[in-house]
Amino acid sequence: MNEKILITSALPYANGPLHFGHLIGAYLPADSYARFERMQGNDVLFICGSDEYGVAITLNAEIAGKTPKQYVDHFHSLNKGLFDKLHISFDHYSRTTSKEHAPLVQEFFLDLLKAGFIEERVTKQLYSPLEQRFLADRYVVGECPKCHHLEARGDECPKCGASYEATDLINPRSKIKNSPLILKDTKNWFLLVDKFKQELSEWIKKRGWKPNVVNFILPYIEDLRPRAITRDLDWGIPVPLPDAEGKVLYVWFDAPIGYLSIAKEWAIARGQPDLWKEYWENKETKLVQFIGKDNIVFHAVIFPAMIMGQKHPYKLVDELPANEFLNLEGKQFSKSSGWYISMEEFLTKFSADQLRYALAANAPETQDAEFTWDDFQIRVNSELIGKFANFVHRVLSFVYTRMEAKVPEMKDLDEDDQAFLAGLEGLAKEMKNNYSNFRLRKATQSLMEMSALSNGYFDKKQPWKSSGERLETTMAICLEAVKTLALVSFPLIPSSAEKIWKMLGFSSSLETILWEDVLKSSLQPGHCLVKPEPLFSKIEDTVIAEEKQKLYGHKPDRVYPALKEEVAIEDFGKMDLRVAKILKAEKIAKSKKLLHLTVDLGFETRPIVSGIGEHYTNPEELIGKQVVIIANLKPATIMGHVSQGMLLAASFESSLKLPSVDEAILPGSKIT
Ligand code: B3M
Ligand code: ZN
Repeated sequence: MNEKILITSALPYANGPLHFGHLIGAYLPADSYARFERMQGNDVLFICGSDEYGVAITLNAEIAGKTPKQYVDHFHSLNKGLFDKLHISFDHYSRTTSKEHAPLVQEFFLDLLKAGFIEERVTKQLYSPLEQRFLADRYVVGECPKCHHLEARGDECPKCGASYEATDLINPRSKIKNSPLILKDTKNWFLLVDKFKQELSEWIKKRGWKPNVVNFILPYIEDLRPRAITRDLDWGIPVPLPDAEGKVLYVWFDAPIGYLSIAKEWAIARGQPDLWKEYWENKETKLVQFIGKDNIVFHAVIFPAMIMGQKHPYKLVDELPANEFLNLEGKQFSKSSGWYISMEEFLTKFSADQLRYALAANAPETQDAEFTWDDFQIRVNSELIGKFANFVHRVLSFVYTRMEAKVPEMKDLDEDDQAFLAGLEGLAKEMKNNYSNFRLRKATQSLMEMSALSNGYFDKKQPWKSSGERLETTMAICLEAVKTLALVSFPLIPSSAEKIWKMLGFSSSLETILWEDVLKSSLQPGHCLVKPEPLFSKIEDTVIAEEKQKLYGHKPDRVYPALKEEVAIEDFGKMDLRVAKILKAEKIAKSKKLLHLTVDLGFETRPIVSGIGEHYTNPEELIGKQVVIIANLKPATIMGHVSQGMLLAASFESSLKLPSVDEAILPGSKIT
C-alpha cells in the first residue's frame, strides 16, 4: 500500500490533566487508527502536542500563583507522561511554545495580511484601570444583561445561560481584583473568514463526511463573519507588526498551525528538515484529524480557510472523525467540582489496556456515552477476561503443558475446522473495515465475536478428550485463532496483544509486522511457545465499590481566589474595625440583595445597608448576632438609605456567612 497518512489529534490544553473523555475523544481513536494503518504498510506520521497559550491558562496560572510558563511546563510533562502510560504511539509529541512554532504562525499571519484576508479594526474592550490592562472575558464578572444575576461570567451567565459579549455586562468587574472596569478603544486584527464562504462550502460538500458533521457545518459557513484573531495579552505569540505592542495572536489562530510546526520539529529531529513537507505539502497524503465535537468549527472551517488564504500548498483535511462527549456516571467530568477520576491514580490500579478496551467498547462515536464503574468491571471481567483472555490462556496452557509447548501439525480439516477458519477470516476482514472507517466501538464488538467463536470451537472439539491427528489439528487451528486475535487486537490493546505475540514464541514486535502477511502464513509445526502468563487481573466487587464511594463521596477540589496585592501595615491601620451587635434587620423594598440593619456599637447605634439579602432570606435570624464592621467608612446613601459602615462577611464560591464574635466580647470592642 505505502500510502502517506498524516494523523493528528487535537492538541490538549496544558491547563489540566487528561481525563477519560479526552482519551476516547481524540487520542485513543487516533492511536488505534495509526497502529492499524502502520500494520497495513502505510507511511504514517502521527503527531500531537500541548496547546499552551490562551486566556484560560493565564487565568488559572494566576490563581495557582504561577507564571504561565511554569503552569504549562507542569501540565505538558504530566500529559506527555500520561500519553506514554496509555501507549498512545505518537511519532512526535511537542508543544506550541516550541521554537519552531512562533515563526510558522507569524508567517501565516503576514501571508494572510498581505493577501488581504486580515484587517485592522479598533473596538471597545473592557479595561482595568487598577491592573492597567485589557481583560479577556474569562477575567470579567458582572451583572447579567438578561437576568441581572450579579455574578455572571464574561461570556455566559451561569444562572440563565445567556451568552453575550463581556462588554454587554452591567457594572463589569475584574474577576481577580474585583475592581470596576471601563470601556476603552483598542486595536485588533480580524480574519476575514467570510471571504472563503463559497470555497469552503464547495470543499465541504465534496468531503463525504458524517451527515452530523456536514449538517452542522454548512449553515455555520453561510453565517460566517470576520473573527478577531488577536488579543491584549502578554502570554501568546506576538503579532508580527511594528505597532502591535502588547498584542498576541488568539490561541485558536496559533494552535492549529501546531500541526505543522510539530511535524517540522519532527523532521528536524530526524536530520531531514524538509521531510515534513512530504506530508503537509503532498496532495497525495491523506490527512486525518481526530477531534472532539466542540472543535469541529476550527478544524472544518477556520483552519481550512487560513490554509486557503496563505501561500503554501498545505493539505486540507481529508477525514475529520469528530467524537461526541463521554460523561462520568451520568454527569460531565469536572475536576473543579470533584466529579472526575484521576487518570494517574486510575493507572496505578488498572492497566492501560483495560481502560482502552472499556472506553473503546463504549466510544461516543455518534452520540454522547457514559463511563460507569459497573460497566468498566463488566467489560474487563466478562469480555476481556471471560472471552478474549480465557480462550488465549486455555489454548496456550493446553499446548504448553500437554503438547510439549510445540505447535502441532494441521492435518485433514473437517467441517467444523473449515467453518471456524472461515469465521476467523471473515471477522478479521470486518475488523479491518471497522478500523479503516474509525469505528472503534464496532471493532471491539468484532473482537468479542471472534473470541466467542473461538471458545465455541474449543468447547465443541473438546481437545481434552481428543488425541492423535484430531487433537493436533484442533490445537493447530486454535493456535491460528490465538495468532489472529493478537494481530487484530493490537490497534486496540497493544500491550496485551504484544504479550500474546511473545507467548506464541515470536521475538519480533507486532509494530513491525504486516496484517496480511500474518493472516496468510500459518504457524510452523514444531515452533516453540513461551510459558503462558495471565493477561489481565479480575476486578473485584470491593474495588469497584471503593472507587464508587470515592467518586460519590468526593469533596470538590477547592479553587481559592488569588490573594490581592500586598498592602503596608499603615494601610491596614487606617481601618477601624469594631464589634457590633445587630439590633434590627429588615429587607429593603425592590431589592433582593440589600438589608437595612441597625447595629449597636456600645457607644452608639448605627444604620448599615448590607448586600447579604440573598444569603439571609430571613433577616430576623440576624437579630442579636455579634459581627465585625468597618466603623470609620465614609457614610453612603444606598437606595435612599444612609449607611454608616460595612459588615465583614466570609464568602466562598457561591456561599456567604457573617463571622460571629463571641458574646463575651462587648459591642464597640476594637479589632486590631
Ligand atoms: N486545545 C482542545 C480543546 O478545545 C484544543 C484543541 C486545539 S487543536 C489545534 O479542548
Ligand atoms: Zn443571566
